[in-house]
Amino acid sequence: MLEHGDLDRALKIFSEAKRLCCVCHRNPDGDAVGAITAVARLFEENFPDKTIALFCVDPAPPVFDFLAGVHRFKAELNPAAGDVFVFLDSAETKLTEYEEKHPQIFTNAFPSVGFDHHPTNTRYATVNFVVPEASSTCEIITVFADAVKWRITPDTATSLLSGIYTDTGGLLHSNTTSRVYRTVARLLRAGARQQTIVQKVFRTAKPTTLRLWGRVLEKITITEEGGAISALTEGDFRATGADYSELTGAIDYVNAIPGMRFSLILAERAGKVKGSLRTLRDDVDVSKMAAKFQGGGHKKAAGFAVPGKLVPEVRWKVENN
Ligand SMILES: [Mn+2]
Repeated sequence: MLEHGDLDRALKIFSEAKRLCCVCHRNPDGDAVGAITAVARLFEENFPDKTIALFCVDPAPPVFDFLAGVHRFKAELNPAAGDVFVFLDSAETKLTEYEEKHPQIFTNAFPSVGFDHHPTNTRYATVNFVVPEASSTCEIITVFADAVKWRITPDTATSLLSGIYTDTGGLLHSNTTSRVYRTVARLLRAGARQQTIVQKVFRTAKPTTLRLWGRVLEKITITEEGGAISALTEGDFRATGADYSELTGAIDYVNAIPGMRFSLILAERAGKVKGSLRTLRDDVDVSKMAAKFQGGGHKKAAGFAVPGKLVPEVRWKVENN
């Protein structure tokens, strides 16, 4: 999966650094948080004489508080001579949000190494470990650590497994290959705290979130063209006390109804109606549906936002007995 020449070049870059600066993308997800905390710990154990810094413009989501090192994120970046940059899970330089303020960190002025699994990665680092067939950046880092014979401690393994679990939706998405299972087994052997991840990331929900999801499920309607549709007004958010971000994940339940062509959640937010589309079918392309509303996305998951509000439409029919 990783080329020998690249491994040697990366190790040389790391060993010549004065300070190793780990950088992940804005709004970090589980894979970004897992990758940056794992890499930082691997560096600390293998280069005890070097300074290690973690940079991200946003803090890690609170659900990842259990990962060691997660509170060491710094938003303010100050490049200095001798810095080496390690870019994690970031397909493009602009996703770090350091591009405008510090464009020099993406040039030859600072040697850098990239770890990423997005096929759209522009290979902007000096050495790029870009593996689109990998489930996650954390999977690539596990393979890297083993290839260069760095020890994986229980803390590192927990970070790496968090990234693999979140990017595969708990080993449920279609990117869960046999190599993912092998990597997971390897991390469990290293002492990864799998049950902590399951509890904290997958089995934790605030009361406001559950109430909001309750409304989503309650309001599902099935349309004649085979859509499972639910809609939330600003009143639903007010009544449940949930904010917009708590809607994340609810669509998977709407999308679970057998025989549907697509599922859709409409939600009012600040003068706009946002739509989230999913399908389980290979013959339906929801990105085309989203494009009709100037939105976009992938074939099986897409979204859009249009200015306006939701107006309920009730249909009644009288039947003779
Ligand atoms: Mn990822």
